[in-house]
Amino acid sequence: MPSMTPATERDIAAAEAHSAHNYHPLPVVIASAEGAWMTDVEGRRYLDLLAGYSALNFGHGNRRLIDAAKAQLERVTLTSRAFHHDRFAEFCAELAALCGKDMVLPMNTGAEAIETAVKTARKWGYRVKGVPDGKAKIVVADNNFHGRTTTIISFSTDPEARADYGPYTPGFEIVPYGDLAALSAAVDEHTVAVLLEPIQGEAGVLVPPAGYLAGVRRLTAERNVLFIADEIQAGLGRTGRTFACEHEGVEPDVYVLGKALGGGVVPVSAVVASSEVLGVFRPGEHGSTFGGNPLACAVALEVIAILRTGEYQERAAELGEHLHRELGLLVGGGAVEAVRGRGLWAGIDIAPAVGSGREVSERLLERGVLVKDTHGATIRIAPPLVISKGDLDWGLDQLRAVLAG
Ligand code: IF1
Repeated sequence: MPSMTPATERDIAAAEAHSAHNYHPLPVVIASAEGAWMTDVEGRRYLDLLAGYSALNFGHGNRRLIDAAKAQLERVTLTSRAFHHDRFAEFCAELAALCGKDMVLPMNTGAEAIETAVKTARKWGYRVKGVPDGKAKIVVADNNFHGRTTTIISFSTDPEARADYGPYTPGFEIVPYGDLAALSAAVDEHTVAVLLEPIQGEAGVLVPPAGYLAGVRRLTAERNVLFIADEIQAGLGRTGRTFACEHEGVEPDVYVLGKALGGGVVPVSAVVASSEVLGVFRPGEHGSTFGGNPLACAVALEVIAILRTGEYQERAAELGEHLHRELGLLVGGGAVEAVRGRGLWAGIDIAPAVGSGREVSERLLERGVLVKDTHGATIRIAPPLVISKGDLDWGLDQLRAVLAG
């Protein structure tokens, strides 16, 4: 266990006493952050190699995003959708254009946007495709992570995420990720959608076999089934492109976006599709108190403007190539069993002899680097895309030192 000062220990004990134990955070208490760096309550600095699970793609305290938020805070923050507000139309138009679509349905969290996509696909299935009432089926992949609502965990294969929360929502079929033949066999006349992460995050940054996403696109188009891409974590610059689907030249029918869309400032999520698909909703049939609020729209508009420059996608591609070259050198040396990923996003499987993913994370914490483990033996690296090459190299030095024991 990393050494802690009494102040840090007190903070952590207080949090443990009064918050549900649904997380096991690393023993560090953050007080401030800037760019790719965070500072704890003792004044110690840490390189952030998690970036709030990719919500902070544009860095902590990004000047453009903070200024956009501050300006909007002084004007109007919430109207509800009972009234129009003057940032809404622009946000929807700009986001639709970024996706090459023409309609947006804004929500707040990723899970809400996935729920919205599920409802969209079912309604589209009944109203447009002509599936008999109550029969709609959505095909998903094993080891998926799409959020934590009761419906979403109903189609999870992770016992930790799913156990004890039944009865479960029916209407989903699970197939192995990356297996086109299995997907093809699962799609039938009642299938309304295939829902996939273009790269699976929680599963350990799993990149599907080459040609898989393009195959899914072909198959869903042929069978009149919606292809829903969960780009909540993979999208908005992380992999070196605006969308991870772009690596295979694929345009899904439905984009689900979240995390970085709010720039790590406010929760902003959305479903983006054509008006043939999202046009199925009529007033009163779906909604959210906070979805599409003025503050969210103002921040997201700035995020979209930042993405429009292409600067961060380019950084993620260039630095990502460097990151994967360096990590590739670690494989086969005894300490690292495999490395996966794309752009500034990597999953590293640690050899059992070195220690668990949690132990490696704790040793990195002692050296001033913050990462998060997953599934026991894997650590994830996903720095803010603003990270400098020098800082990234320093982080890699710390990783090499930890792996060397
Ligand atoms: C937790 C993981 C990351 C997501 C994708 C939807 C959502 C997520 C592809 C839901 C959320 C999170 C949530 C966080 C841990 C985290 C995570 F390890 F579980 F997979 F990022 F790596 N689709 N991912 O990754 O979005 O409702 O949370 O806004 O739940 O502990 P949300």
